[in-house]
This record gives sequence, C-alpha cells and structure tokens, in this order.
Amino acid sequence: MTRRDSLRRDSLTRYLVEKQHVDGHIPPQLRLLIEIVARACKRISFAVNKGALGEIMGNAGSENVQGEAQKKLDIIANETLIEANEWGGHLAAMASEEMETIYVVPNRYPQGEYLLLFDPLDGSSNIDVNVSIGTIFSVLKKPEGHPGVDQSDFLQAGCQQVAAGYCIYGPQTTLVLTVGDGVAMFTLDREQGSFILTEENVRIPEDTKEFAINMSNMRHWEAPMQRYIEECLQGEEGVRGKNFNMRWIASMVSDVHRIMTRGGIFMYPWDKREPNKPGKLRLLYEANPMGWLIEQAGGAATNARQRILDIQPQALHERVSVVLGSKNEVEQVTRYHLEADQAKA
Ligand code: P6P
Repeated sequence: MTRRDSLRRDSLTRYLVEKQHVDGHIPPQLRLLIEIVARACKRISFAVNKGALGEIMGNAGSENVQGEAQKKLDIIANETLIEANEWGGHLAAMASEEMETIYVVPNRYPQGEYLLLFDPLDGSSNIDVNVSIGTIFSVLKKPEGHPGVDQSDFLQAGCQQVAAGYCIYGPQTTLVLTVGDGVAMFTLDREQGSFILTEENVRIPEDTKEFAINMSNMRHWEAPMQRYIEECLQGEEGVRGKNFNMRWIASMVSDVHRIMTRGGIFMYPWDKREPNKPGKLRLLYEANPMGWLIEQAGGAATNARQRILDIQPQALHERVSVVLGSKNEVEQVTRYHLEADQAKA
C-alpha cells in the first residue's frame, strides 16, 4: 500500500460516486438523496450536541401520531429532514414517525421517483439524560403506473428498499448505510464537516453471548420468548451451555449499532399489555431499514415467526415484533415460536 493509499480516507461522496460509476449500483438521483439525508443528519447531530445550551431539551408540549409526547428535538429533526429533501427533485413524498400522513413534495418543487421514510430521532426519551440517539431512514421507489403519489405507494415490503441507514448521535456521529451490496460506516469529521468512510463490508458474527431486551416486560411475553430468555439466564449450567450478557439502552439505534459492531441479538416482542398491537416498533421506518442493514451484514431479522422484509405492510404506522442480530440466535428464537405454534395447532 502506498503512503497515499494509507492516508486515503474516502468521503461519503467519493464512496457513493464510486458506487454510481464503478459498480453502476446507484443512479445519480439516489446518490443525491443519500448525500442530502447525510447532510440533514449532520445538522441534527450539531443540534443534538448543543444539549441544554441550545434551548432544545424537554418536551414540545405536543403528541405524535403514536400518542407519544414529542421532544423539541423530535420536531427539529423532523423539520430538518423535510426542509433538506423537499426541493431537490429526487423525492415524490416523505413519511415520518412524527407525521400522521405522508408529506407530498409541494408542486413548487420538481417531483422525483423516490419515497423517503424516517424516524427522525429514535430513542428521544434518552435526549434529556445524554444517552445516544439516532435517525433511521429507508428509501423506496415510487411505484409506476399512476400519476401523483399517495399513502398506498409507501406500503411496500422491506425487500423493496433501495437504500437504508441510520445515523447514531453518540460519542461519535456515525452514518451506517446499505444500498444492497453490504454495509459501510462513515464517521463525521467535525473539523472538515464531512462523513469519512471508517468501515466497509461490516459482518455480524453468526453466534453471540449478548442479548438485548427490556426484561421488565418478561411476564407479558409469549411462552417461547420466555423460554428463550430463561435458557439464556441459566448460563453454562443450562441447555445453552454458555453464559450470556445483557444490554438494553432503550434506543434501538444504539442497540443495533452495538450489534453491527460486535454481534448480539435485539428483541422487542409482542406482549399482552396491548394484545392488539403486534409489537412496539414500527415496520416501515424502524424494522425494515434496520432489518435490511442486519441482513446485509450477515445477520437475520424476523418478527419471531417470519422474515421482517417479507411482511406486506397494511398501514403506514404499522407496528411489528422485532428479533434481529446474530443469525443463529435469531433462528433459535424464531424456531421456538414456530414449534409452539405447531404444538397448539
Ligand atoms: P422501552 C425508543 O422509544 C424505542 O422506540 C426504541 O428506540 C427502543 O428500542 C424502544 O422504544 C425502548 O422501549 O419500552 O424499553 O422504553
């Protein structure tokens, strides 16, 4: 490797240009979209990092479509993504956890062929306690064959995504991205103001000894989920023959980033507190983008019974159970649920 190569740190722009020209993997409009989302995430990162100095902490005094209290930063992040993307000519519409209906690009701007979905600031309950949070995004192509755009255009299975990623606002601000040929990580260089490629071809170990779940809900889970966790807790004396460690940050982006970095399994299962809800997390702008990233890194993602990316959405803010991470552990949890279903049948 020459000195120049050893010093070379590809920027996000260079990485995307090479994907566009060298691999022919992403069209110019999709490259533009990803770069604009990255710039919006950079602005969100600067706002988040201001903390109490920025008059941006605490609740906004409003609720989102989920009935959850909105943080001031939830609204700032949402508006940042809308304003950054609406004029560029690459989008037809956007959907957000913070907006009940889709946001159609105003007629005063050129219309594009892509749909952008996002959770603008996931884990925002952690903002006031200075724990890492993040932005999650997913990109679909608008279905052809009809003029205009409506909510039904967003109801596509996760396997239809053309790009997905998240940006974690922690000790470092890191953008994690896939366009369908593996996962790359870009760390924000605050001096230059640009995202620099710091990891390529991310791989998740197929086995793990670390699980992430909110244990306080254990009594509410289905029996197969209780069985899996009980076996983990039995450690090397139990049927698993190994000791497990537990993590729960209550910030999906942070828990997923740990898994992308060193493996693990993350679960947010159905529970009987709200039996009509399949889970807490949202399919279109949380489970689908995270599920694709995990699969692209060699992991697996199911709703405890089927592959998340195969689920056909019925509603924009549809919820789903989530089991994702190291392949062999996800398969074990899924197998327990399917065996329990068969035993009931
Ligand atoms: P709980 C954050 O509100 C979130 O949507 C995910 O980021 C996180 O994994 C989960 O909810 C935490 O939920 O019930 O443990 O607070």
